[in-house]
Amino acid sequence: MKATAKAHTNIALIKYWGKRDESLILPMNNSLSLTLDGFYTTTSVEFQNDLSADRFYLNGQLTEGAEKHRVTAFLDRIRAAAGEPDAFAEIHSANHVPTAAGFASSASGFAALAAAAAKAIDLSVNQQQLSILTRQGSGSACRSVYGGFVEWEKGKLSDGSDSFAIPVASADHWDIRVAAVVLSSAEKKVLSREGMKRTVNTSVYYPSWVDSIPDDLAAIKDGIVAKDVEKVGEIAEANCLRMHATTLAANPPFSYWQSTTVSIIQAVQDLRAAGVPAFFTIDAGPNVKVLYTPDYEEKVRNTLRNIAGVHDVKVSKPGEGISYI
Ligand code: 2P0
Repeated sequence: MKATAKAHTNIALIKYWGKRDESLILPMNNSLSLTLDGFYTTTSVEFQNDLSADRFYLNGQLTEGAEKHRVTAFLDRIRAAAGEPDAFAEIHSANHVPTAAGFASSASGFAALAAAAAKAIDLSVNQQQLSILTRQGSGSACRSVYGGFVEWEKGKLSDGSDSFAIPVASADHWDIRVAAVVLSSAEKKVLSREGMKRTVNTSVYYPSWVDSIPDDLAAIKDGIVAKDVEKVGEIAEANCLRMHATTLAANPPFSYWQSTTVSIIQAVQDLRAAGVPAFFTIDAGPNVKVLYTPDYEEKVRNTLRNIAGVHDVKVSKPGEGISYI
């Protein structure tokens, strides 16, 4: 009745931005990500007969409040699927995802939790069913079930049974790098859940965002197959800028960027002007991730480290999907 799983976080190259169903976490658009080896969560789940409620320890600390509620609400879905409504668990989760690097730990966190909990409660699921379960914890987490490049199919059905991730190319397909640029200070942001909701409901650019996705997806998948960093990078950058443009056209308008965010964008553009194929992407926060090939490792790292306001640069390679420990 005890199981432990490990899952890596992922960076979206085609962003998930907006839900059509908030409860089941069904997205408005397909998205595509790269799973990263540098950032991960390990979680053990043990169902115990003498427990009358779940106990959730995060990095060794017993949690209460919203943090715990999100985990127990997710386990309620697992209990319901397993037909075990009164099975409660002790959960230990360790995050190796520095929040300062601007990665949400929810992607690796819910992927590891779903895998460990399903195994511990003896719920027989294939990877597609596991991705569907994981999605209901956090949308981006459903992509972390798989390694390498992964697409999340938005699906059409109202019950979410056709909204899951599918692998596009494995982690060993292409030796590419993602540098996470950590800023010295990151102000409190509009939470991604709130940000995407406000954008869907009020941004005059939102319909254009949704319309732009199919062409981006088709082209980036061709670029991934061909290992064409220019093509993949240019599409990822353009898609990222369009996502952030929707926030500027929301009501009230908002932006996740800080001045250092813009400095990093300009440094990446300068690198490209000097012949270095480096490309940026930015999630729902001020931090920047930079995509490049390993032959430019030193040049890219040194350039990013020397930008005023940059605290650290953490480099990842493509990572694997869920594993059991
Ligand atoms: C992504 N983001 O595709 C996009 C890009 C942020 C910007 O997925 O509400 O934590 O749990 O489904 O997955 C962040 O949102 O949101 C996110 P929920 P999640 O990675």
